[in-house]
Amino acid sequence: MAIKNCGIIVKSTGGLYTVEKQDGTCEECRARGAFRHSRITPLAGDRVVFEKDDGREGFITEIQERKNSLIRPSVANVDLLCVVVAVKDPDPDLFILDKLLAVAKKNGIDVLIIVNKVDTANPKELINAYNEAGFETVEFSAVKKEDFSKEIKKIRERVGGKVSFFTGASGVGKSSVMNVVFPELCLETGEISKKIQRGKHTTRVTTLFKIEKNTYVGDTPGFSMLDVSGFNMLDIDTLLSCFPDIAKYACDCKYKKCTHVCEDGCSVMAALKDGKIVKSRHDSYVALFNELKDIKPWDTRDRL
Ligand SMILES: Nc1nc2c(ncn2[C@@H]2O[C@H](COP(=O)(O)OP(=O)(O)OP(=O)(O)O)[C@@H](O)[C@H]2O)c(=O)[nH]1
Ligand SMILES: [Mg+2]
Ligand SMILES: [Zn+2]
Repeated sequence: MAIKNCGIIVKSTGGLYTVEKQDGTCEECRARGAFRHSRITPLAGDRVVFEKDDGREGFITEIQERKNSLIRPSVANVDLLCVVVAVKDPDPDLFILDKLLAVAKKNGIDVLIIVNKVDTANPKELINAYNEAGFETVEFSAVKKEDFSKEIKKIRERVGGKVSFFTGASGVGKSSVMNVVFPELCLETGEISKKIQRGKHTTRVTTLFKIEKNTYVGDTPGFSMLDVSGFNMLDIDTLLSCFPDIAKYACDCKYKKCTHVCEDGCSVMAALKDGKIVKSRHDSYVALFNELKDIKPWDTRDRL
């Protein structure tokens, strides 16, 4: 007789899912059931019901309603997204960062920006820009952990009682930061390619780890520019609301159909000129606006 059980997907590889039960033990499951016909694929973070015969592989039969889900990283039910960015090696890609922040905002996901590798370059400009734009930031160095005990405590506190995923470009130090903040983990870390100053995609699989009761942290594979450009989960109608630091100046705009991209007399352009909006944030808004303006509503390709 198959026994019904429930749990959270902590890992997904090639159609095989590791489901952690409430007692902390894990079962390997495959997917089966009605949701397969609705094109929903189980994701790390999903709460699921599964059936299992003794000594056999289990089968996921039900995915509980999601609070949210993302395509990159491919995860569900995210309470907090810890976005890791390096000050150097690799250099920060602000467009990718802003796109991720916009996607998080659209999905109502809380964000913590971890600026890593501060041992290699001064992070002040980056930190100030994102603080000014209203984001919470933490400076960090995974190779100088003795100097960052306050930050370690802060990150641990911030993830407490939540499901958090660490995300960011390959090589920024996601796994290294997690190893320092959660010494109970022992994640594989990689090198940066000397030639192209990029990460080597060391983490290949998204995995959630239980830190304590109700606290899960997930390591995810780093992405490259290519991964992020092909997908769009944003749309032109809500783009502005995904940039609250820009949207707050748009309320005063005298033009009804203003795009706030370049119009003379636009209140956003005036705020930008006065230094009230961070220039790189507006640049990202404009680049995304241009990317999204040609996507038709009936275009059903995956959107990130
Ligand atoms: N100087 C310096 N190097 C760091 C720091 N954090 C990580 N590194 C190095 O950066 C390289 C990449 O680190 P990882 O932790 O593997 O990076 P990742 O973001 O997990 O990369 P992927 O798994 O490929 O997405 C390793 O050689 C680390 O030793 C830091 O704070 N300072
Ligand atoms: Mg990694
Ligand atoms: Zn305007």
